Amino acid sequence: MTEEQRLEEFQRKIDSGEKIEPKDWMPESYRKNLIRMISQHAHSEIVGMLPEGNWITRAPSLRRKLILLAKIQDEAGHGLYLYSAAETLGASREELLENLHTGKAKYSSIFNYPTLTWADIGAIGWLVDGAAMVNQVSLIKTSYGPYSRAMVRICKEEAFHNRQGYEIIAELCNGTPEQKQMAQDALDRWWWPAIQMFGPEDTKSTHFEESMKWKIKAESNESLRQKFINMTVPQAEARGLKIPDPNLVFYPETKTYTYGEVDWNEFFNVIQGNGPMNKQRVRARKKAHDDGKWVREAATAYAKKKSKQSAA
Ligand code: FAQ
Repeated sequence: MTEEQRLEEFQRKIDSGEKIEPKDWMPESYRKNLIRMISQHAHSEIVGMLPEGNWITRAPSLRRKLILLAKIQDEAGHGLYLYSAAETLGASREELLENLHTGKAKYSSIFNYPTLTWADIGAIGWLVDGAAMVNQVSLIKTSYGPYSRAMVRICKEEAFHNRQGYEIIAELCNGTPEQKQMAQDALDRWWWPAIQMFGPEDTKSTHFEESMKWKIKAESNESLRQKFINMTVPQAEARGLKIPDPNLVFYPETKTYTYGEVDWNEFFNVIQGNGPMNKQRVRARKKAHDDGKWVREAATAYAKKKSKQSAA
């Protein structure tokens, strides 16, 4: 087959809804775009453990502590599935982590904000996991088989994460006026960063065209953002919380909210490394990796010895 015929066959497969599997032929830019996106997703999962880990020792009850520990452990598992999915495309784990530690690879903008109070743990579950779930349910339809299958499992766990976050917020809202104010303050600080998580407007989304053509993404950033807003505003209202956007208007005919202008300068500033917590996050991640060197060596020592022996 010529290159052109291969490309046509590839596009036919995508258009007919067939999944692309690791050993199938794929255009180099499909492979590269997927490695970029899956590894950015994997990095987000493990960097996302940091703001939550900050609250393990300060969880207000044993029940809350157990739930938080289980959630953070789930995020590590998500990172593992996603790094493994990226490896099926020929990327090496070491190289991907190196890119995270040197700032060459991005991770989600949302994790560059601090967790100041216990209500922030509720807001992360409710808003951040809520946004991640809207995005990832759509990604189940991605054309790359291993990524799609990882999404099925991850979404089941995200649904639990989302509910436990909303439960924290609901309990605070039913508590003292100070507790309710804590929930409102967390919503005020996390709302706009959660809206930005979906990425820039479609006209500024550099990967938009290619990702839609090859069904790497099933929906655009704007359409997912709108879904999240439509889903979340009524949840805030049910708890007597106010979304910090004076321009939210509900249109009953379309069951859709219009919303105010997103501060894209803030978003681009954060993804360029200048958010409130970027430096601390990368430093903490790199330290954990360096401190874990002996564990990786111990875990692989026997397998390495055996493969040396069989080669001799
Ligand atoms: N943060 O052309 P697009 C979670 C970059 S998981 C940082 O539109 P794309 C679980 C983008 O990389 C959260 N950078 O990009 C959890 C590109 O730059 P590049 C993570 C961003 O890829 C919860 C440039 O802007 N989820 O939270 C962001 O088509 C709680 C132009 O943008 C995923 O990664 C951003 N928010 O669309 C864990 C899902 N947005 O790479 C712990 C998979 C955009 O050319 C606790 N990823 N950029 O240098 C996706 O769906 C997509 O990658 C988007 C961005 C939608 C994030």
